[in-house]
Amino acid sequence: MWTRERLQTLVEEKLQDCLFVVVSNREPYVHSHAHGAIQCQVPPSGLITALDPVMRACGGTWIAHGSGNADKETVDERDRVRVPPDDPSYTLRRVWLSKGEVDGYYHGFSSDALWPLCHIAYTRPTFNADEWSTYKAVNERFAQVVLKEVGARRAFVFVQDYHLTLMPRILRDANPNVVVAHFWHIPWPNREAFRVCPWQHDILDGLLGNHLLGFHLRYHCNNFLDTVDRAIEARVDRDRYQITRGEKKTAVRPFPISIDFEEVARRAGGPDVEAEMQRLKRSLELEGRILVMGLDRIDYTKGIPDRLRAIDRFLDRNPEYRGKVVFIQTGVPSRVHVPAYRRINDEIDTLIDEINWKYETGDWRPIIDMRGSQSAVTLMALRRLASLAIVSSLHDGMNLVAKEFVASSLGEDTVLILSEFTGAARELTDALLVNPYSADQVAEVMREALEMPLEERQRRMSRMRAIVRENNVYKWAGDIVSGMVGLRSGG
Ligand code: GDG
Repeated sequence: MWTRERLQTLVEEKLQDCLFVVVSNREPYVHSHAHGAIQCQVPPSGLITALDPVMRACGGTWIAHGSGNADKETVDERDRVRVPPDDPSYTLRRVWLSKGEVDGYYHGFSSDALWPLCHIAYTRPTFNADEWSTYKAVNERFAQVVLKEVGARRAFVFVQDYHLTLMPRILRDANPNVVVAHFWHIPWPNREAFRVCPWQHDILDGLLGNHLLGFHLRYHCNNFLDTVDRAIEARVDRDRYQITRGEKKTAVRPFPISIDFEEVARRAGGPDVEAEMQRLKRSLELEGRILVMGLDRIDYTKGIPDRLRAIDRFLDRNPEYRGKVVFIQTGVPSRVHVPAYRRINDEIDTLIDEINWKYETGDWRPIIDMRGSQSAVTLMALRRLASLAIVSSLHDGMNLVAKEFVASSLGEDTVLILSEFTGAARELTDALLVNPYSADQVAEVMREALEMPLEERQRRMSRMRAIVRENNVYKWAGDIVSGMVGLRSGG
């Protein structure tokens, strides 16, 4: 079993002569001014949920965009701050970007071109040449910061996600002492979908600067091999999952990401969570009612309107559940500068209003809208109170929310309805798997879930807990670190 200690030992034994650097767009701790003081917050992001425990175990340096309005006041003269604030165990090195750069590189090319391109959720990507230029310039800037950080030392650089596709090539060409690995947190689409990107060659060439490139699923690895095979000059070895371009090799491997199971389960059982559960039961009038939960970063890939339509269908078909079932949707809005994200928020508002208006009676409303920032304790209490959790993504690389529901189900009696289009569905086969595009099917499965005997609920949840406990985030990181070390010794 992988644990934080085992990962620490691996890092101490294998990386002791090396610097370990993580690079991502999003920073794990954001400092901002609030109520006359400086507050430190963890952004809602799957990448951070997974990597923060790993960095706590490994130490090293995390390089990321400093996005908080008090970030500059909290770093030293070399733009560094030790984090987490309550238990400093690694260094955060902030990179500063202008508003124009954030617009072009992040809201523009990353969020409005690459994100919809890789998720088949029927939102059209927007390709804009100015945004692409800014994206290239920002990748170059990040690369220069990394090269300076590394200097003449041997280093492992672990790059995250689709914001930094061009950087691996720059690093590998500039410094032969660096081993570069990259983890792609979202799906890699089939080659027909990817080829509409006008700059596909540059992106593929950038990614083939990596020594190791990881995806959640073998299916995404295969899509990547197909895309490279069709789009650029390279030798694709499908038996060894290896690509050679200009004599340089890239290993392509699946590494299904996960959570710190034991830590989530420990927090779920904390006395503060128990107290918050009692408070929420009273204030939300949940006593005697069945709670169904949805918790997502608000994003059009998460299938929130589809879930609401399924709830409408469920209440329409099963009037005996009216007054008994309460659905809570929570999660923070994200990327609100991108028009498609503003539209999804408006669509959710309208659907919640319509459904509540249609069914509400007396003191009962079917949907409680808790979108917006909630404390970690409140979110955990809601997970624990839920009889049923619905994850209905239209397409999702993995989906850590599903794994968090599993880890928080201490009574092993929660039922998970899970979209078959998430990476998590490959592991959590004891969830009730659904096609979120079919409101009829999801409504039918909701009824099945609510009527499932306790023994079956427990049997399914207990198996899922065993899987997430074993395939935890330390295994994910341990496999990647071992892969990087193997490449260094094996060439
Ligand atoms: C990407 C891929 C892949 C959500 N709302 C709030 C909040 N959260 C937390 C959840 C969870 C995380 O954010 C979301 O993780 P997901 O994995 O579900 O989704 P993405 O952010 O889209 O992550 C995904 C992941 O990368 C890792 O590789 O699994 O497929 O899309 O931890 O609990 N946290 C707080 N408030 C919220 O309102 N504090």
